[in-house]
Amino acid sequence: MTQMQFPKSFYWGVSTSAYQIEGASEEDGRGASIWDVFSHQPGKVVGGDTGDIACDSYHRVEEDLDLLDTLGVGMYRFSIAWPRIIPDGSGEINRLGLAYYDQLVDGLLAKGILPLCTLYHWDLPQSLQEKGGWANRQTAFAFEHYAGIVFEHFRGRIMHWITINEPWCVSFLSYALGQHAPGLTDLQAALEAAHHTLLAHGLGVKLFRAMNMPGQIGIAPNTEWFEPETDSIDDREAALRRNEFITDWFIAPVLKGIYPARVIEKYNQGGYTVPIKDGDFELISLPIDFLGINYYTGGRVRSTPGEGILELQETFTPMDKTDFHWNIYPDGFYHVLTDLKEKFGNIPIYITENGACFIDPIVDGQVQDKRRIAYLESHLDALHRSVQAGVNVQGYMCWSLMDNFEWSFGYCKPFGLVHVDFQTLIRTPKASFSWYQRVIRHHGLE
Ligand code: IFM
Repeated sequence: MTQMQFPKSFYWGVSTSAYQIEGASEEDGRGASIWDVFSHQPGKVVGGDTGDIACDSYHRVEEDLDLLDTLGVGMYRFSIAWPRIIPDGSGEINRLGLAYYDQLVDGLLAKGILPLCTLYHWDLPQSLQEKGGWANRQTAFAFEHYAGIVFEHFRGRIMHWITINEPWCVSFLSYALGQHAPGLTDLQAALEAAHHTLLAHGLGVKLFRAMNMPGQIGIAPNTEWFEPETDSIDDREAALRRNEFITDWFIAPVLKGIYPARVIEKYNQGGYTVPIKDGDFELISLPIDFLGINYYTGGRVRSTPGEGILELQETFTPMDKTDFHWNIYPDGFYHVLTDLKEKFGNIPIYITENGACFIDPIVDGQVQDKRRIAYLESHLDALHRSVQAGVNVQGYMCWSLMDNFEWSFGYCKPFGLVHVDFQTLIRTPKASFSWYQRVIRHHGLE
C-alpha cells in the first residue's frame, strides 16, 4: 500500500442524497418529486425500482448516525428534499419536513460531525415540473425562495452549503439524453435547464450573502477528464471540447462569468441558443467560498466525422472498468484538479463525490469489496499528488455511505461502503468501511 499523508485539518467524510436513501416518500406531508413520478413510469428504472422505501433512512436516523460515528468521519454530505420542505415547490412550508432534518443535523452536531448540506440533488417538486421544470426560468426563483427558508431555519447549525449537485445531470442527462427525470430528449430545453440551474445557484449565493449567513457556500459540478486518442489536431480538439462540454460548461460561468466558446459555437451551429438575460452572468459568477468536485471517470476520445453535439465519443484504448462500466482513470482526477487550478485559480475545493460501483456478494455476513478499496486507494493517490502540486483541497467525501437507489439503475448498482439488504434493510459494513476508518484515523494511507 502506498504511503500518503493529508493535512490534519483535512475533512474526511461520506456523501448521500435524499431521494437515494430516505424513502418515506408519502410521509409527513412530503410532496411528490419528479423522481417519484419518473420511477413509477414503466420501463424508466431497471427492475421497476423506485425510491419509495430506498434505505429507509427517514426512519433510521439514529442507526445511520451511529454508522457515521463508527466510521469516524468529520463531515457528512447529505441533501435536503425540496418537496419535504415545500410540498408544491413554492407555497406552504411543511414543518414536519424541517423537523426530520433537525433530527439529522442536531444528531450530527452532537457527534461532532459537520453537516455539508446540498440544497438540490435532483428531487424537483413535481408541481414545478408541470410548469416546465428547470426549462422554466421561474424555477430558479422558486429555488431561491426554498433556499431562503432552509438557510434561516439552519442558520448557525449548518456551516457548509452546496446549491446544486451536478447541474450537467440536472439538465443534459435529464432533458436531452432522457435518462433521468423528467426524461426528455430536447436539447434546446436542456440548454435552458442548464442555464436556469446556474441562475438558481447564483440567486442562492446572492441570498446567502444578503441574509448574512454564517458559513460557506459553493456548487458541486460533475467533472470528467478526457485525453485525445492520438496527437492529431482533430482528436486534441475533440478532447478539449469533451472536457469543456461536461466540466467547464458549469465551472467557467461560475468562476469566470462565461460559457466555453468552443462549445457554445457547436450549439449555435446546430441552431441551439442559451437563454442568457442581462445580469445573469453577474449573478452566476458571484464569488463562492469553495468548489465541490464530483469525479468518477474519464478516458480517451477520438474525433468522429460528422460527430453530433451530444455524441459522447468512445474510448478506443481499453481501460479497466467498474461494474457500472465506467473507466477507472485516477490520473484523470489529478488532471481535472490541476487543470482547474491553472484555468480558474486556486479556489478551495472539497471533493464532494468520488467512489465506485462494484457488485460483491455478502458471504457469512461479510462483503470483501477489494476492487472498491483499490479504486479508492488509486484516487486518493491522485488526490494526494494534486495537493502536492498545490491544489487547495480541503476535504474528501466518498460516495457513498451505503448502497442506495442508483437512479435509473435502481438497486442493482451499489456504491456503498455499507451493504444494504433491500429486503430487510439491514446494514452491513463492507471491508472498504474498515479500510476507510483506517484512512480517516491516520489522515491518509500508511
Ligand atoms: O449516485 C450518483 C449521485 O447521485 C450523483 N453522482 C454520481 C453518483 C453515482 O452515479
